[in-house]
Amino acid sequence: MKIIILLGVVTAVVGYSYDDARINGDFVPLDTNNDGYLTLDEVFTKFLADDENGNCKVSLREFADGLRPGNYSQDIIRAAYEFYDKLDGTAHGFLDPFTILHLFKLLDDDNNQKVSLGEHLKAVREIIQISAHDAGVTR
Ligand SMILES: [Ca+2]
Ligand SMILES: [Ca+2]
Ligand SMILES: [Ca+2]
Repeated sequence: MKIIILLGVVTAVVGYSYDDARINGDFVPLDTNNDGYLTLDEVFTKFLADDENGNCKVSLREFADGLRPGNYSQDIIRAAYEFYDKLDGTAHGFLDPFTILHLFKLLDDDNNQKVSLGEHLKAVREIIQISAHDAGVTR
């Protein structure tokens, strides 16, 4: 698995339940032209929308504001943010356009420059598992 190799971490999530319907629900607003695939442009559009103060960086608060309210716990949101922040190997304390490039590569499992619903679901499940593990969520 790409993410595991990338981070060199072993996930041991004990019975943490995530909700596929929620993850799929997150995909739909990202797919702005409704063709069932996310392109880099579409993911980048989300980044620009999240960047409320327009400084080309997405802070933890901006990131949290961009998620649908009540979808994920604060701990998971923070852990996911830190996970994204470290995708290029360094924690900067913010997400920038390079983060989006790394994230897109991570999501696009078969490397065809499009992220399908299945690829998104698989990758986000893994990210949530890793984030839940990092946040110490064990329920
Ligand atoms: Ca699309
Ligand atoms: Ca910002
Ligand atoms: Ca793909």
